[in-house]
Formats: sequence, C-alpha cells, structure tokens
Amino acid sequence: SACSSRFVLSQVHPMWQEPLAIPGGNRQSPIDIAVRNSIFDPHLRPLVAKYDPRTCQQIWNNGYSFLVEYDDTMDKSTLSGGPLEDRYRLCQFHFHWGENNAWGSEHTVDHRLYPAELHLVHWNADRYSLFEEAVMEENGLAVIGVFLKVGKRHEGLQKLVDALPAVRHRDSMVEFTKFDPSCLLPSNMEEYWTYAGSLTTPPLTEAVCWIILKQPIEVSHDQLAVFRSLLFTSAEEEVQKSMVNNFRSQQPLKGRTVRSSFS
Ligand code: SG6
Ligand code: ZN
Repeated sequence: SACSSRFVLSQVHPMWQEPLAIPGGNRQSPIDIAVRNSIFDPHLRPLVAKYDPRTCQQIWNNGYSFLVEYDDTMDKSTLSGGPLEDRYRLCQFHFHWGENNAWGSEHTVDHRLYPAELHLVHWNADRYSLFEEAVMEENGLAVIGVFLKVGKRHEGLQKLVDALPAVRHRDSMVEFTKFDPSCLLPSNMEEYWTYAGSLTTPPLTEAVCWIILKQPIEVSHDQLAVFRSLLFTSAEEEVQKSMVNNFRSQQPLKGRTVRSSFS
C-alpha cells in the first residue's frame, strides 16, 4: 500500500527521513493508472525518440539510484511528438526497483506492480536553456516510464549491468560511453498513457509530462539481482545498506485525466 512503501523508504534511505517538502501537491507522482478511467485521445501522435549514443558519458550512484548521464549541451539526443509540443533533450536515465520481484515500480496499472521501472528524463530545450531552469517549470520535463518484468535476459541491458559493480557505493562514478538508450525501449512505442505530474524525489516539482509505455521490457532475475547489489551508502560508512525499494509511494490523482494513445 501507499503508506507501507513510504515507510519502507524512510527505513532505508536517509533522504526520506527528513519531513517531505510537498509543494502544495495537485499533480504529484507516481500514480496508479486505472485503465478503465483513462481517456483515449486520437490526437496523441507517435513518440519520436532520436538518441545519439555518442552523447552517453557516465554512470553515477547518487545514493538513491544509478544514473546514466548524457551530454545535453546540444540537441543530439531528443524526444518529441507524442503529447509534446516542444523538443526535449535527454539528460539521464535511471531505474526504481524493489527488494524482490513482487514490487519496485513507481507507477502501477490497475494496481499491478512491476519489479522495476525505467525513467528516461528529458528537459524542454525549446523553452529553457538549462535543466535547472526547466525543472521549476510546468512544461519543463518529459519522462518516459518503461516497466520491467522478469523473463529472459535483456541483451541491451547487460552492458549496463556489467558496469554496475564499479558504482556499488554512493557517490561513485565511472565513464560509460556509446550506450544507446533506445535499446531499452519496447517494440511497441505507439501505446502509452500520459498525464501531468511531478518528480518523484525532492524537490518534487510539478514539472513533468509523464509518458508511461504500455508494453514492458523483459529482464532476467539475475540482472535485477545486480541492481540490488548496489548500495545506498558510501564506502566510508560502517553499516552498508542495499539499494532496494527506491520508489516513492503513490499519490492522489486529484481530478487529473490520464490520456491514452490507444483505445
Ligand atoms: C531519481 O529520480 C534520480 C534523480 C532524480 C529523481 O532517483 O536519482 O536524479 O531525477 C530528474 C531528477 O531530478 C526524480 O526523477 S523521476 O521523477 O524521474 N523519478
Ligand atoms: Zn525516476
């Protein structure tokens, strides 16, 4: 339930032990997507993701997740189309996951939990000049959410999994290049849900156009086990804490509409 996942986070991650600065909160994320209540919008166009693997730079354990970071100083890896009016630049992707395969995703579909969820974070480069500026604005960010389910090993993901032991501790960073994020996208990019929401970690700003793909990708149990071998803690800390359950609890819909690209 929502309450228990908040409890889990406050148990495992120091960031969530502080009282949360919820900014008023009329469009907070994540949410449960109630399929029956989502509204088909025939004007929703196909997504256009054009990613240049040469913009991939590094992997960083930030003490909450691991981030694969991209050079966003030029329009080289971009997202447009779908519900978006502008062009958005990819700056990083990261995941959220559970301590086991029964939970871990931030969004749910008709209350179905997935073991993990990928977030590809983009900022509006048509309207703003920096991520730091866009993160404060209503149409500042666009995040693609992809559910992970357990099945066969994901070949594209494996290159990333192989690099993770090098960033086991908080604040560690390694060079990571030429990784094409499109290899983590499912074949069906036509079917998605979209709604207006927020970042799921502080500052929780209500800046995000969420695009949640319907088709999950398949990864193996062993690949998720490597995610779980990462640590929330730095090398100096005496008590090491596994990086698991790094998802936020679900937030009220508060009258928002979830649109779908398919009927
Ligand atoms: C992750 O989620 C990242 C962090 C932050 C956060 O845990 O570690 O970098 O990302 C864009 C951003 O600030 C919130 O992103 S999210 O809303 O897509 N989950
Ligand atoms: Zn996220």
